[in-house]
Amino acid sequence: MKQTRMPGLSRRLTCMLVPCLFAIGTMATTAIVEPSKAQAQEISLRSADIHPDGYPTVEAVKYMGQLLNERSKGRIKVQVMNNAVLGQEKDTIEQTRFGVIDMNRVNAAAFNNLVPQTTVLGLPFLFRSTDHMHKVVDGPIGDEILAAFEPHGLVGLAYYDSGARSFYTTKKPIEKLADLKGVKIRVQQSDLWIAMMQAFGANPTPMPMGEVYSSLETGVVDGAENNWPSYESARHYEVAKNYTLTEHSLNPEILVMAKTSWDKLSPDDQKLVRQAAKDSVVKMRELWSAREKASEEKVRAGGVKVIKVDKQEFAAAMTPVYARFVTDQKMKDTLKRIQDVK
Ligand code: GTR
Repeated sequence: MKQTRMPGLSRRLTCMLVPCLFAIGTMATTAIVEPSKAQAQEISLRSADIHPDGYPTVEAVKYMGQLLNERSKGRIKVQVMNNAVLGQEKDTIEQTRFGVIDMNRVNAAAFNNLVPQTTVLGLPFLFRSTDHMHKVVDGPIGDEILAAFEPHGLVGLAYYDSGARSFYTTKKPIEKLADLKGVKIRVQQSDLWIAMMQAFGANPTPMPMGEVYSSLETGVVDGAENNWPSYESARHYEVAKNYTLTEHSLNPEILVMAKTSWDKLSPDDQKLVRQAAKDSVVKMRELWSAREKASEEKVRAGGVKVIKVDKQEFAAAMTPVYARFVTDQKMKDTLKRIQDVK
């Protein structure tokens, strides 16, 4: 966090003013010193994202920055460093934990190994609909998972939509579960996601998003899985032209802040940041649903073959994933509470 203080100036002014202020009285002290204190601290928050300009997550954090700028009268700014200029997600999470980066927007999967409470959100075929997912993340369960980041050096700020993830392959189209047998599928670097691919019968290859295009192109992997906007925006559809609508997970994106950056903020500024993050969710949801449609149209126009499948068949294969990841009582309770959200 870049804090542009003007200590020299404000302190010098205060020192010069103090003797006469004593003469004028306490009211004057408040009136003169307070504004200079308020102007003294300019805060610039650097926020990481791997996606390009125009991608909903990037635009949502920029919007949060606009809100903060307005509400703090130009004192707090957010600088979105997107296009993976600060690195791939696994690395930027580490940098955020150490306060090198102030904010970070990544998919919940990238946090699974660090913050196990996030795992539940990615469980396959968990959410019945986007509305169900919204109700869960907007309610107490969502708050509890965000609170679980704190012991790991992060402050959970908000959830953003990420749509439904589906498979895409370069050669053989996936038309039924058996078609995934032994197929090399790139996954996010999360134990849950590796286990999920194994349960589908695939051969999981974990790697950062930035390596997926060339891995598809060169045959290092046979396929990957993602939502419409990422499939389109990362141009994976150019090299993997079979998109199978398994819609196996609605795992959301999560916006976090470095705990060290958070602790430097005054309680009032912390409130401003939390509120702006919350308000950006509304914007994000609008941007997301528009982009999902636009991306789908673009890839269909680009010659992608879209395959419908019997989702039940894929869901039925997920029992071992639930058996392995929903083990302790707390996790079982959370899962039950999520399923009970109407
Ligand atoms: C995208 C998500 C990214 C990243 C990527 C991936 O949908 O927005 O944060 O998780 O998927 O598959 O690595």
